[in-house]
Amino acid sequence: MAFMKNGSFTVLLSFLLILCLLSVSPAETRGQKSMGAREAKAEEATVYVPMPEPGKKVVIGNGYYLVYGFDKKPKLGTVIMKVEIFSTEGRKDTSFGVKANADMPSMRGAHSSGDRSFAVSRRGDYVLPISIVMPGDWEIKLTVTKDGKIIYRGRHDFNV
Ligand SMILES: [Cu+2]
Repeated sequence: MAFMKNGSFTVLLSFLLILCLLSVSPAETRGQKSMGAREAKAEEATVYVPMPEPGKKVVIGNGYYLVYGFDKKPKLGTVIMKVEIFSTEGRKDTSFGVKANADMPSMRGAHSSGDRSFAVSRRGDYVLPISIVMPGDWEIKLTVTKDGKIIYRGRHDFNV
């Protein structure tokens, strides 16, 4: 009798332990999911103007324009994105902050690069390597800042 009581006590303990584990982990998962969804929603709400094709002038305001392009037609692997910013007089300007976030809209977040800053090359180009890890539709969201303030948001959609 004592043994049986002991046995059922062990079963009860195990049951409680499992209940504990079950109730903790889904709550955590739910918390992470809703936070991710909220961030994704905020990201979706931000407007990025579709940019003209690579090589074309993109007016970014304040009397400036940019021209962007890639070291090769984007394909699987790493492509280097290049952005040049000019004043209306055609002078190159490297005093801007330029960031890009590459992602696949159909599976948002799965391969998102996050907002990454371009480096400024010796020639005064803003350059950033971008990893294309899957064939399909891609987007690059570009953000340009001046003195820490966002002055332009543009997007480039393309297919690999
Ligand atoms: Cu993908």
